[in-house]
Order: sequence, then structure tokens, then C-alpha cells
Amino acid sequence: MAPQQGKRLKGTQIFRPFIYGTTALPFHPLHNPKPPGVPDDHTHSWTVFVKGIDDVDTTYWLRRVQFKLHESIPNHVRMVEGEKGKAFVLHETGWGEFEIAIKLYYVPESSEKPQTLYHHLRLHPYGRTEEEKEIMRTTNNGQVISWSYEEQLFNEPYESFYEILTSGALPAVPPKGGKGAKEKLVRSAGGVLERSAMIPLVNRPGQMFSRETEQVEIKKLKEAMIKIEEMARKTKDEVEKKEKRLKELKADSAKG
Ligand code: SLL
Repeated sequence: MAPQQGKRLKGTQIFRPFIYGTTALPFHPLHNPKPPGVPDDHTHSWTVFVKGIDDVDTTYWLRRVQFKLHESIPNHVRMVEGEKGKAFVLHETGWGEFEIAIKLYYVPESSEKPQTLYHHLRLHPYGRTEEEKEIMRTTNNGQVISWSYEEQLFNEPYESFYEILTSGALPAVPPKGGKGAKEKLVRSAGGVLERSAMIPLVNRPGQMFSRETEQVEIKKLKEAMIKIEEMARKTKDEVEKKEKRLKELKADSAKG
């Protein structure tokens, strides 16, 4: 039976941002030497992880994470327990890409059932174009990064869980203010970021999810939209021209 949680907070939703994904690196005698005992056919080392945005602690809502790897991997179902301020992470080696099932187990106070996410392990540079793949080969020291930003939404949380989520938390939206209004992130003595749902304003190395990234993405989408509208207009013009020409031809042939 679920512990006593008080009542659910009607009409309340609360979210916590997090990141999950994989980072892979090919073995290389100099840059990434193969550790002893790794089978000959393994070509890459890789990690899969779940962590807070900007390395913020997540263990006050996320208790443990189960990673279900490819069945060819010994002991392929792995449970990682939360450690305050640390990512949920597995380090592996292998030769092939596959889908990883990532099951999130929440703290008991939440009374939430576990939820599963799926992530495709990428070992090889990927992208829509050769150019994108080339960028991947030549940046981040050749690491193949496949990370996703996600928001965990708690819908109508129990009162006691809401307390846990919000005690020491900062507002999700930074306070509006003059130029000097800065986002302050609360760090405990150990340097652990506390219960923040804040999305960083700008990128830092290894932290690519921020308002800045969001703005760049929005700009890209807007530009793409303008391009599409232009293409649609051109096509429409061409169709109109052709219809006109067709009419003329028909009129001509009617004349005999
Ligand atoms: C593929 N369908 O053919 C995928 C399977 C399996 C990857 C990939 C084994 C590691 C180990 C490993 O990398 N398996 O034996 O520890 O690409």
C-alpha cells in the first residue's frame, strides 16, 4: 500500500528538467587505449546516463534508474541507485549500436509508477548530411554525443511530494528584472546544485541545453518556416502560370 501522502494538489503541475543519452568514443592506441580484458571485437567505449540539467541533483525525485542493454551484453539489465549530486551512469565497451531502455524509478513519496524512455546508442557519427557527420568527427575530441533534453512532469503531485520538490527550489522562470537580474543557483557545501528547475541561460562546455540553445533552435525553425513559405509561394506561382498556359492552349486548339 502506498504511504500516506496527504491529498493530491488539484490543477498543479510541476516539472524537473533532465538530460539522458550516450557518449561514445572509438578505441585508439593513443587517444582511447583499450583497457586490458576488453574483447578483441569491441571497437568503442561508451557511457549511458541520466542526469540533471547543469549537473543539478535529481535524487530527491529520481531514486534509481534501470538500464536495459542489448541481450548480447553480459548481465544486460543494470540498476543504478541514486547518489546525491551524481549522474546515473554506466560505462561499457562494445561493437554495435542498439536501443537502450531506461526505466526511471521515482522516490516513494511521489507514489509515481516507474516510466521507461528509449534511447538509441550511437557509436558512429550521425546526421542528416555528410557535413553534419564531419562536424561530429572533428569536434568534442571525436566523441559521438547523443543527448536528449527532457522534462519530467508531475501532474497533481501529492502534498508531501510537492513539499519535497519545492523546498529549496528556485522558480522555473527567472525573475524579471533589469539587466543585473541574474539567475542564482543554490549550491550546498559540497558544490551540489540544489533542487533547481532552472534552465541555464547560456551554454558551458559539456552543457549544451540552455535558453541560448533554445533560442538558436527557435531561430532555425523560423528561418526554415520562411524558406518553406517561399517555396510554397514559388510553386503556387508556377502552377498558376501553367494553368494559364493550359487555358491558352485549349483556347487555341478550340479555334482549330
Ligand atoms: C547490431 N543489432 O547488429 C545490433 C546489435 C549488439 C552490440 C548490437 C556486445 C558487447 C559485449 C555489443 O556491443 N553488442 O559483448 O559486451 O549492430
